Amino acid sequence: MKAVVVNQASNGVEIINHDLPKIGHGEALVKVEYCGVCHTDLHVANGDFGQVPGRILGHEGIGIVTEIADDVTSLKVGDRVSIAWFFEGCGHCEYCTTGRETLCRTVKNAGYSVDGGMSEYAVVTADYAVKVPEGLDPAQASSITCAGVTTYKAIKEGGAAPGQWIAVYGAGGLGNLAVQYAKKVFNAHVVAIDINNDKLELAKQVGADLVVNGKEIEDVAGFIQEKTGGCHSAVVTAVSKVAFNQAVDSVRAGGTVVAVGLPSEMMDVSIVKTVLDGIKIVGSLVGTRKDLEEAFQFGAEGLVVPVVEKCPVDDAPAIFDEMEKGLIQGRKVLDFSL
Ligand code: 8ID
Ligand code: ZN
Repeated sequence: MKAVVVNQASNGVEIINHDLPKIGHGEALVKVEYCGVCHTDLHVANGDFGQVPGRILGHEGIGIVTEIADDVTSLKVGDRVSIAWFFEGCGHCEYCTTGRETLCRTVKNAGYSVDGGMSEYAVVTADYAVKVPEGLDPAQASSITCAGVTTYKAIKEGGAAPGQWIAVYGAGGLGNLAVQYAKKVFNAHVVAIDINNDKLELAKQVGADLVVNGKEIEDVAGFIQEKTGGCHSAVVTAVSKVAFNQAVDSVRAGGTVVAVGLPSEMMDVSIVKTVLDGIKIVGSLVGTRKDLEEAFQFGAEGLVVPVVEKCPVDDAPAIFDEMEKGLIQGRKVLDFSL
């Protein structure tokens, strides 16, 4: 079968012919329909989290179950399911048993520690694959499987309430969905910040009340403070420390900065400001199975409409290059039927 893997030098991707995977206890085989290309796949391919040559990439996979192991009761053949970054937890540690399963210390992550969704067939742990609801387009569902659930969860972590201001730093694959969840699901006011005007145009189209180009305005945080009175929370999806620093300065006293993007850098945090203004800075990692179920449902109801472009699998290397250069609007999704 065709599969997109991390190349042997761990500095990019290649398309190979891979053996068909076999299922074991508790597993299901999925015929992949779509798999979105997330910036995290680029980090993995570049070795930013350690070298994983030969790993099948992808954690925005959607497909149809074609086979289940004898002991599987949670899925049946024909179900449409996700192949997500949160691939499997141990099920019994303090994180798994307290609604924080993505923090499980022995977690498996699709497309990183186990093979992911960028191949014609993929294996999932049946109890961890989330079903796609009726009425949700499968290509759009692929984008919700990581970008959607991650931003939906991050907004929750920021303590969003209706009428509040939320700053979304980075309006790429994650950011445009953050704008939509913030606006349409949480009923918040949204300011989107990016360094590319095409991304800001998209943010406006999907509901941002205010957009700011970080390259055109010198004091981004000051501008946001002036326009909004200070945001109640900020969700940072930008792959740059500059944005993280600006986010801390753009929230009001008592505000929360939710770190989502994964630049390999340190952020500068003023201890005095953090203490005197009671700023909270929290990390947020994808979402639980329940979060994904909820994030899918808002898509099925049409509140959130992922911006996706279907592409042939052979385009994968070119798509990774475009992502590195910041040229993608919304998400490019590998379409295994093309
Ligand atoms: O669970 C998580 N925490 C999680 C889940 C999924 C993805 C984290 N991520 C991480 C990815 O690994 C990546 O580091 O979130 C980051 C964003 O992923 P993405 O949205 O898939 O990437 P993208 O489509 O390339 O969008 C990035 C945007 O950031 C903007 C770019 O212009 C682009 O629109 N940006 C950059 I780069 N620097 C900026 C800056 N200084 C900026 N926007 C504002 N200010
Ligand atoms: Zn992702």
